[in-house]
Amino acid sequence: QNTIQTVDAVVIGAGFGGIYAVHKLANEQGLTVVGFDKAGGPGGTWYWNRYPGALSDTESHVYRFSFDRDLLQDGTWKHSYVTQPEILEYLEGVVDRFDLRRHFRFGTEVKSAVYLENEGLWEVTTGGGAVYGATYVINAVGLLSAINFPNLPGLDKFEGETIHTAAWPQGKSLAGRRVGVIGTGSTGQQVITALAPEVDHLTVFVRTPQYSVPVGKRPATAEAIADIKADYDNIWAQVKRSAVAFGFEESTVPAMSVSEEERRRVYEKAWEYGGGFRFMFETFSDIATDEEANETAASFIRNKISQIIEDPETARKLTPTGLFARRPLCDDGYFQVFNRPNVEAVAIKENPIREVTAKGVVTEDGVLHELDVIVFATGFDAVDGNYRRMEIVGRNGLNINDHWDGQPTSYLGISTANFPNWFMVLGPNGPFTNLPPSIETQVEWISDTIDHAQKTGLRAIEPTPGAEAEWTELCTRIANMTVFTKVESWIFGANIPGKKPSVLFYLGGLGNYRGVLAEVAANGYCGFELTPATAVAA
Ligand code: FAD
Ligand code: NA7
Repeated sequence: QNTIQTVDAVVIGAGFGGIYAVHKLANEQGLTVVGFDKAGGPGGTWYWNRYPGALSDTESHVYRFSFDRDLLQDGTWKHSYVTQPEILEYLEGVVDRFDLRRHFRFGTEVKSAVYLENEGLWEVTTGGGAVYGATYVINAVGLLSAINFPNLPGLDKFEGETIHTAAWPQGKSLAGRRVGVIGTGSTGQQVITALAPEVDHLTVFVRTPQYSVPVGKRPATAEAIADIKADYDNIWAQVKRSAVAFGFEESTVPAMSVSEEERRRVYEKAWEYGGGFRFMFETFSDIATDEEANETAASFIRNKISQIIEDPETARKLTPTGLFARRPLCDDGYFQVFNRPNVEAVAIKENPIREVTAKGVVTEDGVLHELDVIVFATGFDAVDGNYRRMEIVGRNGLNINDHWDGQPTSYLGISTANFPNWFMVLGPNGPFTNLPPSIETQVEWISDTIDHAQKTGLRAIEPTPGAEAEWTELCTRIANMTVFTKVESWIFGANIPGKKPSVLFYLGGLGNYRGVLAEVAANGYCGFELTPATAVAA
């Protein structure tokens, strides 16, 4: 093992969260900080997800940091949504602007973090065997980052290529190839739409068809960008007091309080404008909480799908049934691509994949779908996935996997009992929103807390088990008030075979969440146990 190097803080991850955490702690608070990412550079999600069509579904002007006015004024964008290369370039630019590269070790995976009670230090070990001692650990390891790669029978016999969308090789083109895509979530829809015109043949394996509305991607004029920049103070203030933080006011009008005609008008307008979160939250106030209201939105979308897809049998395979209750999706012409002669939909719930062979995918009906490439758009082991892939050991030898045996829990989505001075950005039961403003909220709260600990001479800060249990219960109670709990999706960990579905988000909205965080700090960090340095000396 290499010698121990001692620092104030270790930050794991170099996406939005890790970048901002390193900036706060090193540049603003003057702490010694080392950041790690197994990726070869900064960007996190936007470093890894280089698949064709990768696009934010948050509008460009609020899919960025808000903490620095000059950074905001210098920023720009080409369309109402930002593409993966643009976001990556933006994040690389932030890292350079704030001179953060010198703190990061890229291409370096953190394998373990073990709390040494006697020293009051975390021992952090990298894949290369380097060992660091750190007073604080900030995990910004991403909530949609640990890849879900299903092990299909016979996959090892496939003679073609397999690619997961979140590990897409830089610049890889599939033009002219026979491609199969497994997965029709947000990512699947984007990659399918982008690949359809360039590949020879596209076979889409659809397990659960999803509701989706147009994204509404349009060019951003210089005038519109200037107007936004002039109004940024108000825009961010609104984002941070809103629920979903997407930059629009959520509706306060229940769907059934208006006439059918009015509802249709509202949905039609939202469909024309575009945006998944707008469609679910800007139209009516109760689509996410009331089944009858939900059905009005769902049937509107189903009707649109039947109008777009020309072949009725294909339309049937692509039309969702039941509640509109997953993370709301939007697309840039996804349903339209199924009218192309080179695109075919295979419904694998009614006709499951039997096996993969050397030449392609065989379905239960005996058909061999011959393929050169299989693209896995199969998503992520969301939220706690990356934590469980490390060896994380807190007080009394407690492993995070044992602590989270029933379900992953936290206090405030930020910390967990028996893991002192150990913080999470977007940990379990954090806010479910447009994420950069929630990430900023958490990083600011964590760095303020570390500052408080430094100034008041705390050896350790960690939540009490009681506070953690109460937070978990609150998140469960709020989730149960919504329709989201009534369908299976990654929001509840239901997409991973063997993973116990549980509540993984605080669905109370960013405005309320910020209120809770402020109150906890103002009340002497209620729910936390604070151990003074003197306690040990005594
Ligand atoms: P990430 O960007 O995921 O970064 C985490 C980093 O930690 C990764 O680079 C990973 O390599 C690293 N890491 C993890 N474990 C280790 C380890 N043990 N050692 C070293 N490094 C490690 N959110 C929105 O709000 N709006 C959107 O439009 C949107 N679109 C998305 C589209 C896609 C395709 C995906 C996958 C996600 C999208 N998201 C979106 C969610 C997105 O993940 C967040 O917005 C945001 O980028 C998360 O930043 P982060 O820093 O928390 O994590
Ligand atoms: P998602 O939303 O989890 O979608 C994954 C898709 O892959 C979905 O259609 C799954 O079907 C399908 N899937 C997963 N495993 C399998 C197997 N074993 N066989 C067949 N099909 C499978 O991930 P995304 O990457 O699209 O999006 C995640 C978030 O990242 C998104 O909300 C954005 O915020 C970015 P299922 O629906 O489970 O039947």
